[in-house]
Formats: sequence, structure tokens, C-alpha cells
Amino acid sequence: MQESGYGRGYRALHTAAIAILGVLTVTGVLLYYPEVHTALIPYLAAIRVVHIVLGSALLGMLFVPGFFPPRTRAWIHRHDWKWTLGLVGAISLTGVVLALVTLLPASWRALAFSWHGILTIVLVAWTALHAFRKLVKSIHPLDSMEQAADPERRQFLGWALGGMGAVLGYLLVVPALGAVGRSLGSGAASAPRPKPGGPQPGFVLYTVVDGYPRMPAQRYRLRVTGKVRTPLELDLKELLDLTQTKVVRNFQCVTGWVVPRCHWEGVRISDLARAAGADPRAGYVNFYSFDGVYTESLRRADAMRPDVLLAHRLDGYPLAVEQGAPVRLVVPEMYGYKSIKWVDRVEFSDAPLLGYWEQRGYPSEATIS
Ligand SMILES: Nc1nc2c(c(=O)[nH]1)N[C@H]1C(S)=C(S)[C@@H](COP(=O)(O)O)O[C@H]1N2
Ligand SMILES: [Mo]
Repeated sequence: MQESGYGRGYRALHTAAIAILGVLTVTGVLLYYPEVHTALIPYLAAIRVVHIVLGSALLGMLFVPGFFPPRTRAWIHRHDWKWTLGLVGAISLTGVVLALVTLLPASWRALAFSWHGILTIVLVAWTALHAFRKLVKSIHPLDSMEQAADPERRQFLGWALGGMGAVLGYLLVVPALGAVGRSLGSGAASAPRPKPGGPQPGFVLYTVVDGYPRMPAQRYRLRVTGKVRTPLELDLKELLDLTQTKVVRNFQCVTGWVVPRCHWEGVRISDLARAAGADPRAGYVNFYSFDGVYTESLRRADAMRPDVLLAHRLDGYPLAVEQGAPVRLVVPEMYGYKSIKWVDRVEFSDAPLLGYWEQRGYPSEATIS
């Protein structure tokens, strides 16, 4: 293969860019797929940082030829570079929207989420094609790919590439398009049909411990502690004797999925505060899970909103174990990570608790704009 014009530096840059794209694709898939995502929760924050740092590095690297033009022009197919730069630029832009977590409107985020994936597929397919063309050229140095491949072989290559595209499409484009559809119609979208028993459709069932903690209903107690006149210890029946409230709201995880129009039923935190005689000067409400690990915290004013519930029913059925049975918090105005599952203690306090995800870099203020 001709070496002329390919500076060593450019060669290294090119190799590094492709390697980084590979790592970005892998870390991106890890962050995206709910099944994998769930298993990797302890490492997600680190994977996310690696993904963002490498993504920025790749974008930066692509500008190098613009600032340090190579001496000869023959070395580069300008279009290869421009296409890549354009695509990576667009992917980075959608990435920035995603990384800002809560600063931008949720609808932007959902769109960015889909396009981050769709454009990545295009980029990876494009890179594969580019690598493939080079490979064919290096095997047949004198010819372009079209001339090198005889018709039969071309047909085979066509099928092979088509097959690869179909697999990629199935894995990424289809769910991404689904997400676009859901994000465009999130207000109007009909809720999935409720299932009697078991987790409700549409939710991704998260846990940060091994498995989903199970608590027999007879053994369950909810403690209300901290700055309260009367600390409470309620069994399920006593909880059901308090005023019950129903709300119908979308439930949205910060990673992009939304379940429209969830019917929650439970006890308002404001009603619980009244029952326990919570000190009005306690500025925060902290929540603990009997999974032993997860915690959350709300400013008192947020917790007192009429749609913030300790819920025990969803879509007409008792909560499933996977979704926080017997009782979970629901904060419809905020991203899902605020809605702590398997709640067994509510504490009125002067000081906020740094929640599980907040300790890992998520903002405490998680209002969906
Ligand atoms: N105890 C506990 N509560 C939790 C979580 C968790 O892992 N453990 N995940 C949170 C996140 S990030 C989301 S999006 C929702 C998901 O609710 P679901 O599992 O019912 O879909 O629960 C939240 N509450
Ligand atoms: Mo989430």
C-alpha cells in the first residue's frame, strides 16, 4: 500500500479515532440496554464519565486535520473526513443534551436520546464501510472496490453488509424509533394495558442490590421519625386507614424511558406529616428503603405537593415486588430515581440526605422541565 502522504501522526490519529469509536459504542450500549444497565448499576457513573470523556476526545481529534492541514492532499478522502466530522458533531450535540440531565426540557432529552442512537448507527455503519473499502483496496491495491470484486463476490458483500445493517437496525433503530414515537406523543399516548399481578408493562425494573427485596405484608412496618410530635410505626392496615389519594401521571426515568398515565394510589406525604405532627421547621423529608442501600431526600415543599405519594397500588393492582411492594414513593414531577422503592422509613429532618444516585453525580433537584 502506498505510504506517501500518510504522515505517521495522521495514521496514529486515525487508528486512535476508530479505537475510541469502538469503546464509545460498547460503553454506549452498556448505558442504553436496560437489561445490561441494571446489572451494571454500581459502575454506571464511571462508565458514563468514560463515555463522555472519550466522546469529547473523539470530537476534538476530528478537528485536527482542519487546524494542521497535511502537506499533501492525496492522503485523505475529504468526504470521509467531513461526513465523519458532521456525524460525530451531531452525536456530540445530542450527547450534551443527554449529559445535562435535568437542565433542559424532558422532551428535548427524549429526542436527543433517540437521535444519539440513530446517528451512532449511521456512523458505525459508515465506519465499517470505510474500513471495508480500505481492506478490499489493500488486498487489491490497484483497483477500487468495485473493480476488485467480481459480481458474485459483490453480491455476497452486498448481502453481508445488508445482513449486518439489519441486525444493527433490529438492535438499535427499532427501540430508538419507539422512543421517538413515545417522546413525540407522550402527552397523548395511551397507557399500556395494566396486567393483573406482576410488574406493570413499560417499566424498567431497577434495583441496586441483588434481586428485589421481598417483605411479607404482615411483617411490614412504616416508621415515621425525626422532627415529629408523634413518631409512628404503621402496619399496612394502619397505612390504609389514612386518607387515600389517587393520581394519574407519566413516570419518566432519567435514562429516557417514559410510562404514560400511571394510576398510583397511596398516602400523601402531607397527610403522613399531619398524622405524625411533623415539625414545620423540618425543611427536608428523607426516605429509606428496606433494600438497605437506596435512600432519597426531598425538600419539604416538594414533598408536600398533593401528587407526592407513598403508593401501594399501581394501575389498579397492588404493587409488584419488583416495583417496590408493599410501599414506594412516587414523585411524578421528578425523574424516576427520586421515587424510592421498598420504603420503610420516612424522616422529617433539618438536613437533606444525599440520595443513592446523588452520591453518584445525579442532581438532587430532579424536576422534569
Ligand atoms: N430502592 C430502589 N428504589 C428505586 C430504584 C432502585 O434501584 N432501588 N431505582 C430508581 C430509578 S432510577 C427509577 S427510574 C425507578 C424505576 O421504577 P421501577 O423499577 O418501578 O420501574 O425506581 C427508582 N427507585
Ligand atoms: Mo431511573
